[in-house]
Amino acid sequence: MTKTNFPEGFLWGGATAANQLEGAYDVEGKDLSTSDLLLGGSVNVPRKITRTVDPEAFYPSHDAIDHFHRFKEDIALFAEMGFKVYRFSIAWTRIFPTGLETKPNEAGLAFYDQLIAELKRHDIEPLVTISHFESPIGLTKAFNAWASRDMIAAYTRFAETIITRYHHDVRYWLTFNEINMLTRPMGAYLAGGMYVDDSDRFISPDTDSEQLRLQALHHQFVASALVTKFAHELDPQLQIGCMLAYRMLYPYTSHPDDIAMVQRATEFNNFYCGDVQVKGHYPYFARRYWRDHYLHIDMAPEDAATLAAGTVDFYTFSYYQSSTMTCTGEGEKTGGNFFSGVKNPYLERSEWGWEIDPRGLRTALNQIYDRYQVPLMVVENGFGTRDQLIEQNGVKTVNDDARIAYLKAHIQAMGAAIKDGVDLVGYTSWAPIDVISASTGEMAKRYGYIYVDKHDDGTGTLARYRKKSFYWYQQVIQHNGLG
Ligand code: BGP
Repeated sequence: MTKTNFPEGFLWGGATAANQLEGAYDVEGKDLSTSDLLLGGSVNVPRKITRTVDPEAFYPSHDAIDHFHRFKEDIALFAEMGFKVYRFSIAWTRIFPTGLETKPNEAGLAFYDQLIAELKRHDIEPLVTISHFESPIGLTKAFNAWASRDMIAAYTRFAETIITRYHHDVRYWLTFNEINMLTRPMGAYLAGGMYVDDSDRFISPDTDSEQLRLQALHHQFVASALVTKFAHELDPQLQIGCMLAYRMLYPYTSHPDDIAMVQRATEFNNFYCGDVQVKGHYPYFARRYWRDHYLHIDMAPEDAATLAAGTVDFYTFSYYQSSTMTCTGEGEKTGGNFFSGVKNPYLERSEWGWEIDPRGLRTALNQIYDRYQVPLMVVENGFGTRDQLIEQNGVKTVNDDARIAYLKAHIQAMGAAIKDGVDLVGYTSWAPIDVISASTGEMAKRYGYIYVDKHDDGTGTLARYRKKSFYWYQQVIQHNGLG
């Protein structure tokens, strides 16, 4: 076998989120989560928030790809690829349906008992995201979710229940998915479960929501630290991680103001959260930021000690693209659902405007490791495309060469970062099986190694088919990476 840069025992696998694949949104006591009230959109049409279920409307998360009933088949396919780890999230509303109950829903816990047992049967290490872009709508209605400090108690009740239940089988936990999404207008409802006004806007206006979002973020920091401390005390074997959408930023010009702009944005979008969760305190520039933006963050007297006592063991992040910014007025503006800026003339873009930049992943890994010196995992990375199901030698498949090229280049970049000296311990690409998109709610934006026959109009047999990338990734894992 050719030697690769990846260490022995490197955790290869894939990542998903409950609301994007499970479906079965109203079974066995489950109540509505924020994601169950989000309509589908498209690359040009943002998703909309509804306040109650509209019987005429189509909600992508309600059925999704029905993983709830097909998890055994799906996990068997992950095992066939050789997965060492599988990252998934637990739907809060299966465990505490409205979030306000004091006792958990046993049927919900039993579902994840089975799912985890199935992973263990295949020797796949579970990596659980406690909260992935959803929370009970009951808590949004009760006190606007993360806008309120009351959310901390609801979250810790949920998190402590699942950690206590599963800790013998689940060693790796992430407290929040892409926690720094709350530094962006996209995050208010998606990551904070909050209504910012009376409109049905999914992407809130920055100015209206920043006070709310950063206050919510503070509540999440405290909640995350409390749960991290709880887990360490319960079982010292447990490894608790943070998870950020790492924003790799470039200046469009060499104008010193562009350099400063990128530095500020890098600090705010990445280090503001990373420092609190890894170092246990806000970075020095936070105070200046709050002052300049007329923000006041309410903190309880004990919060500083809580944050210091609940630092994470490892740092994880998603990386799909880089972005380029300028204050010179030069460059061509770009769209894109999560991050926007100006087009980087040196990079190609996906159909959704996401710039493809594997070299940026190596830079990001070095930036992060330089700052934090804790083990890192890339827990999301992948290429969303419109896939064409074809028949080849009597077998249905997809020739997803563009996906393979994207993943290959990013895996090589990780190998180079490891050679640089970065302590990278795992990689879970997004998503091993086609799921609905978080930003647009589409099924058409596919990431999987496994094609799912499901379409945006709700039709499809839900049959699963191995794409060309399925066999390619199987080889990557077998050889422990690329040489
Ligand atoms: C991340 C989310 C995921 C996932 C991914 C891809 O930000 O954590 O939930 O969906 O992005 O994004 P999208 O689905 O919008 O293409």
